[in-house]
Parts: sequence; structure tokens; C-alpha cells
Amino acid sequence: MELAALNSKERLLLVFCVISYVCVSTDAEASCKLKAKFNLSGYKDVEKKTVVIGGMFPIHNRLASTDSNTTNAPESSECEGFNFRTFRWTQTMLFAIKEINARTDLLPKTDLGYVIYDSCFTISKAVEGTLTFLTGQDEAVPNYRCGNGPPLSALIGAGGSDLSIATARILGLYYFPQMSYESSCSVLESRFQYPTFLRTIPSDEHQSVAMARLVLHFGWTWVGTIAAEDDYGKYGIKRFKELVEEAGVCTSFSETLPKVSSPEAIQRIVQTVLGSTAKIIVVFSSDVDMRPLVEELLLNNVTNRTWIASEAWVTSAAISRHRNILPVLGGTIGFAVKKATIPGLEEHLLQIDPYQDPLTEEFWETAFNCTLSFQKAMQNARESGNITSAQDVRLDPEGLCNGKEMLGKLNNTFTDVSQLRITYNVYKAVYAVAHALHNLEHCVPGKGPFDGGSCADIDKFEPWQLMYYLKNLRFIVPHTREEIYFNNGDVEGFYEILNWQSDSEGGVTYHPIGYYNGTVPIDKRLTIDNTSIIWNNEILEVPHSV
Ligand code: TCR
Repeated sequence: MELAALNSKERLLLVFCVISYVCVSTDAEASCKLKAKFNLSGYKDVEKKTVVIGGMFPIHNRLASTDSNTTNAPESSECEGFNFRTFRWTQTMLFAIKEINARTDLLPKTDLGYVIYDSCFTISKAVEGTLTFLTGQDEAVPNYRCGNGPPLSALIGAGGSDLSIATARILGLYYFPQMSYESSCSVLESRFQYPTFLRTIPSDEHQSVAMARLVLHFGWTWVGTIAAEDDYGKYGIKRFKELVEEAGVCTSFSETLPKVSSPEAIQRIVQTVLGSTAKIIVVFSSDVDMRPLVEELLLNNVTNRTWIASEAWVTSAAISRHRNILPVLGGTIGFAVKKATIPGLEEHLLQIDPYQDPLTEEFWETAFNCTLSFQKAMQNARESGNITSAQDVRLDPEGLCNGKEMLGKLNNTFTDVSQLRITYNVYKAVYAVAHALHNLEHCVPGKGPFDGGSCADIDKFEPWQLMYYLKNLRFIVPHTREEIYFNNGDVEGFYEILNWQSDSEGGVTYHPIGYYNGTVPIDKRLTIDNTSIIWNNEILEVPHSV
């Protein structure tokens, strides 16, 4: 696997390893040799030590379908469905590392390196990546680690809650810290089950309470619910239902969005929505799982409903930028985590080098719908019978790009920095690990937290030692000045409440109409400005629930 994510000038130590592209080797020794390819010393600032942070992001939306027959040895599947939003998160991790490595006041004597895995939105890939990370093996062999590479610090990831639940169980066994930017499921609150799990996104316990409060606030008595078929959807909606039912609200239907494509199931859900008298529908799902439903709703022109959005789809361009979405989803109200502006991030995203690694290449080719490889472009031209004059084609086959295309002109979700929310969580997660490492490195011998006042050694610390520093961390995030600390691994529950309104060009804007603050007494938590809401079909009055 080729990894060129290295900028020796800035003396960054960047190791980029994406499992779907990587490293097929048959025995542990070959693996060790392969590992030696990333021999980091060539890029290392000799004065500085290096610590590696792991990252895991759902850069692709699914596994490519695989052959299920058992006549051949099974292979790790390929991934497909490139996700521009999650690729922005990935690049934000790299940006934060670059920023930290350039600082002289945070980890001045240590460089951060990284290794990143694509979890492909699937549990099996996330587990595979975790084992690879822990063992240093391209073929994931537990309890085996070759060479004395730089110490691994923490894993930032893995993606949705179902993935993190799987990886946290493995990492917990080794007391290895995991810092999640996106996994919000309430079951991840349990330190008994997941002893080394921390996150920069609030637990959905807060969101379910907030949603229930919202329903009661408007006096709605009938609601329909739709949840993704994963831990996020199931637990989020379960808690919401418990709370509203306790308060006397009835649920007229509860549907589940399938994880694997099933047009029949989606059509059935749309028929339920159409057949029900409930006009308020709560959806707890990621945008990826919600999208097929939205397409079917548009097809059936399902209007005159008020949709309540969970955080995972409320600011999703994949949904809100759909053509003609407003008649169906206009007036949607949803919860969003804190937003930030991150100076320098947009420039970083715009300056991405398409030839840096296989992922940036794929990003470029998907974004511009072209190929960077001359050979591939030639082959495509031949296959589509487009070869007219051999010379023309030789000079400029159709669909070939040169890596100099203008990213800024594309209006792509990747470079859209107007809604940095999960992106900001990623940024905070990287800073949290960096601050913990800084504190570990600057421990004063004799006054340290470990046995007899001893300290950990940044060159060869144990994962549980870093865990100590993460648990007891308090730091201020650059630029936003937000103070971060973890209470039993969790952060405070705070959400902005957004309303989907029409912008001047007929697209969607997310208009803030209030917020939910989980840290104040229950009756003061929800603040909503009813008058600033525009409901479905442009009405200004609160809709009835039936
Ligand atoms: N927690 C969800 C997944 C998720 C998500 C998102 C996915 C959240 N926010 C934004 C895509 C985009 C919140 C989970 O599974 O825990």
C-alpha cells in the first residue's frame, strides 16, 4: 500500500493506512516487512518523539456486495459509496494534527502521527480495523505485535454507535482509550461495559428527553416514529417513546428503516405514513439510512406532515439538498450539536492534493466524475466506442482529469464549512488526546499520579496510563474557547434546535429557533421561540398532531 501523506517540510509524521486498500499478506512475517515500509524514521524530526493516533471514519457508505459462496477463501470486502461529509471529518483529523504539530505550547517535544481506517459504515470493517490497529498487523491477529513502532495512543472513532459498541468492547479488553466524535447511543454511557470509551458528542439520553419535551411543548398528543435498524435508532426512539407515553402521548405507528436496501420495506413505511392520522413524525436515523425513505416520500408527494429530526440527519446536505425537498420536508424541526468555525480548515480542504493517497484520488475522481489515470480514461474511451481520432484521444481522452480542477467551484459537501458540528467534534477529539498526551509528558517525577508518585513515559506508556489523563482532562478548545471535560466519559447535553425554512433560492436553510440545555433544571431546559418557526406548507400556526 502506498502512502504518501507525508509532508517532510513540516516534519509531520503522517502514516495513512486505509484497510480497504491495503496490505494483503499471507503470513505474519510478511506483514512485519510490509510494516517496515512505513519506517517512520525517515520522516521524523530526530529531536522529537512520535506518538500515533488511530482514526476510524465511515468514509464509504457500504460494503460492495460480495460473493457468498464458499468455494474460495473469504476475502475482506471492498467498500463503495464515497461519502463527502465523512471524508471532511477525516481531513479534519489530519488538519488538527497538523495544527498541533506546528504548535510550540502543546506537545512541543512530540510529533503526532496517524493511521486511519475506513469503517465503511459496517461493524465487520470496524472490528477488522481495530484489530489491525491494536496488533500492527495487516492481517488482524490478536495479541501479536511486531516491531517497536512508535507508541499508539488512542483510537478516534469508529463512526455510528453500532460500530463503536463493537470496537469499544475490544479496546476495553486492553484498556485502550477510544474517543468518539459521533457515537451518541445511551448504552455507551456504561463504563462497566465500555471502560475506556469517551466521546465529544452528548449521549442520546439528552436528545430523547429533548425531543419528548419538544412534543409536549407544542401539545401534540399523537406521533408516529421511525427508527434506523441500529443501536442509535433503536435506543434513541425507545427512550423517546417511554417519555412521551408516560406523559399521555400516543404513538400511532413505529417503523424501522432497513439497513440493507429494501425498496418493499420503504414503500411499506410510506404507506403507513400516508394511512396514519398522525401528522407529527419523529425520525431517529443517520442520513445514509434515511435517504431511501426521503426519495420514496418525494415520489409519493407526501406533504402536510411535520418531521422531527434527530441530530444525525438534521443538517445533512445529502437530504436537504435534494431537488424539491421543501414541500415534503419543509418545516422540519431537529436537534443539532454545537457548531463552530475552525479557521484554516476551509483552506486545508481546498488545498487537498488528489495524488496524496488512494482516498484523495478516489475523492477527486468521484467529485469531478473523472479519472486521474490516463490508462483508465483510454480504456473507458475504448469501451464506450468513443475513440474517433486516435490522436485526439491520445492527447485528451474524455473523462480524464489532471488534478488541477477547481475544487472551490464544485459546491461540494466536502468543502462546505457552514455547518461544522460533527466536524467540530472530531477537532475536539483530536485536541483531547493531544492535551492528555501533553499532560502525560509533562508529569513531574515524584508528583505523578501512578505508584509512589511515578510518571508514565511518553516513549512507552501503557494505554491505561493515557486513560488516566483523558479521564481527568480539562482544556480549552482553540478558537471557540469552549471548555471540555469528561464526566464519566461523557460531555454535557446541549443542542441547538433548527427549523428547515426556505432560502432565497428555494433551497433549505437551517434556521435556529431555540436550544436545549441539559445542565439546568428540567423545566428550564427547553427554550423555543415559537414565532420564528415556519411550519410545513409555509404556515405559521402550530400544526395539530392529528
Ligand atoms: N450518532 C449516530 C450517528 C450519527 C451520524 C451523525 C451519522 C450521529 N450524527 C451525522 C452521520 C452524520 C449521531 C450514532 O450512531 O450514534
